[in-house]
Order: sequence, then structure tokens, then C-alpha cells
Amino acid sequence: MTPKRILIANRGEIAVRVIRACREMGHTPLAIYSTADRLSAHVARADMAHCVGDGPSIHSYLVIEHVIKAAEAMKADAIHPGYGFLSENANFARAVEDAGIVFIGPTADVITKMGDKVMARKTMAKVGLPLVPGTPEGLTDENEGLKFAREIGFPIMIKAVAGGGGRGMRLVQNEGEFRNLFQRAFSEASKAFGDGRLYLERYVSSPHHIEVQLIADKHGNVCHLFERECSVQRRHQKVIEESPSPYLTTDTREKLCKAAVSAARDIGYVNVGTIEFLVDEKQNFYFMEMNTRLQVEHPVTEWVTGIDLVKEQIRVAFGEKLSFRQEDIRSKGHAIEFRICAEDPEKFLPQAGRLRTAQFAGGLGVRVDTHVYRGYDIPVFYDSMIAKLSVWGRDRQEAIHRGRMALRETTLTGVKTNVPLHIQLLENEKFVAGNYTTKLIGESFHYQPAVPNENETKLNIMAVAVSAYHRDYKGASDVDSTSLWGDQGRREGLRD
Ligand code: MV4
Repeated sequence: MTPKRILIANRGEIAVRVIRACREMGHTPLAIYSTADRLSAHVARADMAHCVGDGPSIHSYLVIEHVIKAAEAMKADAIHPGYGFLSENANFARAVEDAGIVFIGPTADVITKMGDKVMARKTMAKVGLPLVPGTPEGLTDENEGLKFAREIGFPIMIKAVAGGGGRGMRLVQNEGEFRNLFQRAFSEASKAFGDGRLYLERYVSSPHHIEVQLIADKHGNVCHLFERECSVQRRHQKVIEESPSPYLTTDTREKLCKAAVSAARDIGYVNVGTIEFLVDEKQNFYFMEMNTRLQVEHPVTEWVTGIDLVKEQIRVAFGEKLSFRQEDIRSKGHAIEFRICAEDPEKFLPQAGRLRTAQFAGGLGVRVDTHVYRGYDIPVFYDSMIAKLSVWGRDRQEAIHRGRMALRETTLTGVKTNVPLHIQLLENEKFVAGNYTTKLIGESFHYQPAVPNENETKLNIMAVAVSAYHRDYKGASDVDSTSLWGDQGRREGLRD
């Protein structure tokens, strides 16, 4: 492939990840950034970067014209959208193509089709994927909704046609709750997506969220790269992902992956993509939604297959053939990913501020994807995920042991993170046994806030005092003066 100029229309860890793939392939990575992201590692690592606006993403990363202008100014041949932001925006995909730039993703038509969850259900039913029984069309009228709900039977899930990933979702236990929850879901969806339409599905109790990774080129080759188990979620945000799923039988895995490949082929899909399924207690699987982008949790699949999904994604966007066939792909060992978020794990509140210490783990089978570093200021404007830690082991047990080690090596101070929550999850009996569903967090796992001991409290008071002294009297940087203290507690075993 001749070297190309590739603009990454994103920020943070995924921009860093895509820049790495560009470098390996000999392409020129180009960045965009908001004024709040000037000092993000993704900007420093690109060959060139353009500012696209102020901190709030509606003024920067989400403004199609600004992104296209930056791409034209830097003479980009292609745009990689990452995940989130404009990655599943059909208007953006069209604008990129109209500007004569390659969109590293599927066609705008496919994005539209899969973005409308009712249209996606219809399309997937037509090509043979099983669906959870539900409404055939979007609804706006609560009386019509109730009629359908009675037919399907309670409990029922209300979902937003324009939603996805659990946004705007409501569980309705009985008829008495229906009208109220329908109205609230409708107003929430209208505000969030500018489209209030809702659809109903029978509630699958204690399901697994299992997704199949796909990749397809423009020559009709479609391959799956096995599944990821994403059932460890909190408030519909994934927390841990792993592959292979500890729940699926070999037989179900084969059926699931084959069904996903066949569906992707039948809809003429091109790009990396993921089909999400709900899997019930009898290993029945149902199509839930399709993501037409690279996903946060793709490293888990890269670990077990050894395939660089981003490099392949770039190749297929430029019309190259996949570098492998289905029979060449094997899944080896076990991988687990931990999403590290700047948040208070007790209250689940996002945290902004300066990272005083940012030491990540290393060693065999350990990978860190991040844009942060010691002294980095976490802006208030974006998602709270600041890093992904992923580990590989020859089997699940080795991956769990490696995960514990790597999480304990991870020292992030200055801002609260969910690292302690991950450590506790790796001690949870059900998680360790691989015997968990989407109900794990909330029913079988409750985060235990660490009680600070006397020494730690003293140390923190001293650290704050020393920091203030240096800042006010010595003019030294806040970061340099306190990082030492941040480490001290860890070294002496005073934390966790
Ligand atoms: C469901 C479901 C049960 N039945 N749909 C969709 C997206 C997502 N993040 C959650 N989703 C679910 N859809 C039907 N018909 C269960 C989930 C679900 C879930 C529900 C309640 C509490 C936690 C959950 C975690 C993952 C999935």
C-alpha cells in the first residue's frame, strides 16, 4: 500500500491507538484537537494537528464542517473516526466521501440502517438472525405501546429507536408502570436524540451480552474474530470485557459466529463491525444491535487472535483484500480488558483534574492504551475513560492472575479512579468462576470503599502541605512536589 495521510477524527486513547497503526504501516497520522486537549498525547504523536474548536465536543469533535476543513487543510487522504463522536454519523460519512476523502468505515447507507434500531432489527431478521420478540415499528403513542406490550407480555424493555448501548432504556415490570415509563422514555429520547420513537422487546432475564467481532473487505470476504463477553456492566457502561466468553459452549460459539458472518455478508457489510447478542440461560441468542465502527474493547480480540484490527480496517477501506482467510484465524489463550476511568467508584461520579502520579503496568501479556501521563489535566468535557489495561494469559486463570498483578502495579493519584473496583471484581467469587451474567454488578458484587488508615491520612495531609508550600513559596510545579508522596503510600503498602 502506498503511504497515505490519515486524519484521526477523535481524541484520547483511541487516537493514540490509531496513530500507532498508521506509524507501523508507514502512513502519516494527522490529529485534530479541542482547546482543552492541546496537551493530550494524541496531539504530540501525530505529524500535524489542527484545532477544531473549544472544549465542549458540540463545539469541536462533533462539528462536521470543522473536521472536514481540518482534513482538507492537512491534505488528508482518509479519515479514521475512532469510536463515539462522529463514528456512526451517516452525514459525516457522506460529507467525508463528498470531499473526496476515504472514510475508514462502512457506507453512509449501512450506518443509517444500523443506527435506526427498528430498521436494524428488520434487516437482521430478513437475513436470518433471531430477534427477541418485540414491536415491528417505532412507536410514539403510549396506548399503542400498551397494546403491543400486552401482546408480548411483561416484563418488557422499552428502548429508543435512535438510541443504542442502553441509552434511554427502561425495564417495565407490569402494566401499571407502563404509561409513566413510556412517557419518560419518550421525552428522554426526544431530548437526547431528537427522535423520541421507541420500540418494545420482551425482557430477557439474566442475559449475557456477547458480541461477535467481524471484518469484511470490498471483495466479498467476511471473517469473524470470535466473540467478546461484555456482561460486566454498570449502568449500561461496560466495565470489563473478555474473550473467549466463559459462558458459551463450543456449539453455541460456532453457531453465533457463523450467524454473524452470514448476516454481515448478506447486508454487504464492509469495515470492522460488531454484532451484539443477548444470550439467555438456555444459550439461545438474539440479535440486539450492530456497531458499525471499531469498538473500545477491540484489544481483547487482538490479544487472542494476534490480528491488528486497526491495520486491517485501514487496508480494507483502501480496497485491499483481507490479509487472512477464516481458516487462518485461531483464538489462543484468554484476554481480559479493564476500562480505567477517572471516577469515584463509590458514587460513580466522573472526576476531572490533574494526575499527580500516572504509573502503568508492564511485563509479559500486559497492554496499556492511554493518552494520559503524569501531570496530565483530565478535562471535564469528555468520557471518563482515561486508559485501558488489557492482559493475556494462556488460560483464564493466568489472565486473572496477570490482571491482579497489573492492576496493583497501576498507580494513579490526584484523581479518583475505578482501579480499586477492578481489583475487587477480580476477587469476586462469581467473576473468578466465570459464572456471571449482566446482573453481576448490583446483585452479586458491591464495591467496598477502602477505609483510609491513620498513616495514609497523615501522609495525605503532609502531601497537601508540602504541595502548597512548593506552589506558594518555591514556585515548583504542583506535580513534581507531590508525586513522591503519591508513590510513598503505595511503596509502604498503605493503600488498597
Ligand atoms: C435487554 C436486556 C434484556 N432484555 N433487552 C441493551 C443494551 C445494554 N447496554 C443493556 N441492554 C439490555 N437489553 C432485552 N430485551 C438486558 C440488557 C442489559 C441489562 C439490563 C439491565 C441491567 C443490566 C444490563 C446489562 C447488560 C444488558
